Amino acid sequence: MNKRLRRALFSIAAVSLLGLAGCQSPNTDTNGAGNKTNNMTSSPVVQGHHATVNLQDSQFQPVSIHVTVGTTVTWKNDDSMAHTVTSGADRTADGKFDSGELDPGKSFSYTFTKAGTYPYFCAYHGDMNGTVIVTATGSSASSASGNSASGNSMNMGMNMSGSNDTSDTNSAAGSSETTSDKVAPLGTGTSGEPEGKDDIRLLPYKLVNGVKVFHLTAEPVWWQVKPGEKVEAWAYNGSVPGPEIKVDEGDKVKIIVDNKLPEGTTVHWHGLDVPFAQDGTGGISQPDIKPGHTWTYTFTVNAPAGTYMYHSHPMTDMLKQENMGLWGPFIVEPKGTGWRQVHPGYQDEYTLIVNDSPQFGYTINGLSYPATPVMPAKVGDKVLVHLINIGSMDHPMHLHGFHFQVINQDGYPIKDPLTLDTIDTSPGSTYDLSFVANQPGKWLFHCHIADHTTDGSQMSGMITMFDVTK
Ligand SMILES: [Cu+2]
Repeated sequence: MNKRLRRALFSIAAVSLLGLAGCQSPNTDTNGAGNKTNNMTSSPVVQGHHATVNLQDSQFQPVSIHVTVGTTVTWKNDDSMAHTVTSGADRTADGKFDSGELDPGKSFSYTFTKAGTYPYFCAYHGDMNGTVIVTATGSSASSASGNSASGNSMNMGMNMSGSNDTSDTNSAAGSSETTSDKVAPLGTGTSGEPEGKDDIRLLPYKLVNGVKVFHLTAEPVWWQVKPGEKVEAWAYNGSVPGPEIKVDEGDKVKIIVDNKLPEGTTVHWHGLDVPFAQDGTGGISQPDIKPGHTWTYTFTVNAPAGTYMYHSHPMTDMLKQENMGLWGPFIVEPKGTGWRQVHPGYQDEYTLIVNDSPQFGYTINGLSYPATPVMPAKVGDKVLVHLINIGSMDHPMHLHGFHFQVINQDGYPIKDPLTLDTIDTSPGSTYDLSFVANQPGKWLFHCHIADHTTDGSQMSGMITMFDVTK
């Protein structure tokens, strides 16, 4: 099968391109819902040798505790969001203990059998750090050394109005940058193999003082829409679409954009209702980011869980830049869900972006059938689809085998969801579709305009499928 060959090519590409796959890595890569507490101790709990640390307001309370050898410390997550309790200095895991994803209400315990100082941290929240100091002698009493981090979560040093640091970077890329003649395998630009079965890459972030910091680079790449169809693209982080920015409701984000294009650009946060200075409209809310320059966007995600997007919005050449591929998904998950988790209540979560630019033709996630993603599901799975139309035409997307509910439009919930098998998507609109994959089969999901799904004789273009197996 084509698909198999393509996956093989991806693997080869991934080896050579791994180093380019992202700017920053978060400290953990917790994946999948329902990660249970990983209690690493089998030692009996000695009466009187027990201490508790509460996780509240994104802090360990108390921040530092003194205990004696043999004490079992229990961390209880009383917060509204997931955290981790991960041992290690300087926010680098040392493997001594790690709770994994600790959901609200859950606890994690570890028994300290050796004297020493044990720093630990939450891998999700950069200002959540704590210490357990274990002494060999003394009574069983454990004492807290006070909560020095009180109020830290409010102290982000954030400037919500017009963060504008074009001058802070002068990498001389930009105009001298040209598209490499090397063509990456199908479906990969400069950023290697996509992680998702939907062929979407996830943009890593680094947590700095409670702010999720992302990096996007707008750059020219060669892109293959289908085997042998090499086109020049202008892409975020080397892929079309750009990588998925996935955050939780209420997150504070900082997105640093490097412009390595030969012309000015901006990034607009479509549907997120950010403050004016962060809106990314060239010539209106900011000047275009010059080639070789950087711009930083900072805002709080004040939008409900749902599907949004980002795309270039420069003063000049907007149409050209969108045609060239400068767009990507921005997905908001419910508060406390955690990075990379599948949306609560769902077994499968996919993002699909339809586009009709003259540069790529009719594509889903930058690819034309049969190169488009085949998305697996098990019979009985609840499937969530983030559907985005970043084209210039309506595309009535039709699902075989199931009816779906349109639970959100433009990110916001629909009170009485419609049950449909075809949704007429409009340019600039986003939708969240929910369905139960209740029968096995290879079920097409495609645009129902014949011109958009055939090259004249063969199936081509805006067609993808769900592969539902028992
Ligand atoms: Cu169409």
